[in-house]
Amino acid sequence: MKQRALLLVDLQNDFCAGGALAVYEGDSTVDVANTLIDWCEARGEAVLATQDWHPAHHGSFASQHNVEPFTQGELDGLPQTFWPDHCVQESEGAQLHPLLNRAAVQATIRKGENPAIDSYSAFFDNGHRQKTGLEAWLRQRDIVELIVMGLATDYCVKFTVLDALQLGYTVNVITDGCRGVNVQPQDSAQAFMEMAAAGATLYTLADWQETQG
Ligand code: VGL
Ligand code: ZN
Repeated sequence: MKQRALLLVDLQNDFCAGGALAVYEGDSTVDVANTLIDWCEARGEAVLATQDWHPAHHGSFASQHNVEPFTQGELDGLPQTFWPDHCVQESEGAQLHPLLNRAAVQATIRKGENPAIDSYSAFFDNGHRQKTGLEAWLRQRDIVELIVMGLATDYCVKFTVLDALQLGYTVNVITDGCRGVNVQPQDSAQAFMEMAAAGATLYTLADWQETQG
């Protein structure tokens, strides 16, 4: 039978208050995640989480190029925003948020491990050269529909959603479960429009609860 899963994107300490790449109100997404986890568990739907998981000298780090964080450059032939060092493997900052109901997470997909290329999407690296294990995990369980939320709206959520749509998944985005980096102030709003234009359906948590049996 066709199944649905909740995909929690990068709900990690480094994207929350006090973290290396803190996103405005990032922590506020954790309550939304826990509510959706309960909702999915009650219906027997799978819960997955992703983790940005970089080696200490990852090529997306501004520190590796002697440039200021949030400047633009190139990595492996692709345009790249250079970031503060963040989500370094095994560090506190890379852990899932302590208030997230982590016991309910059935699988964790790690990405960004190759130092030569960044990986925003939970499915592929930014060059679509290598796959994570996410698609195989979903296929094995007949999962064809995703509920997606997390951090950051304008990077990992957006590229995960666009790849999922391209792969043929039905995608529902819970907007109040997302917060963005907003290097430019409208980036998150733009990202939601791109996701919707590509075929995602956007819901607030309240809309979702009201409209889905
Ligand atoms: C992310 C920037 C760099 C994200 C990860 O999770 O959206 N953004 N690495
Ligand atoms: Zn990263």
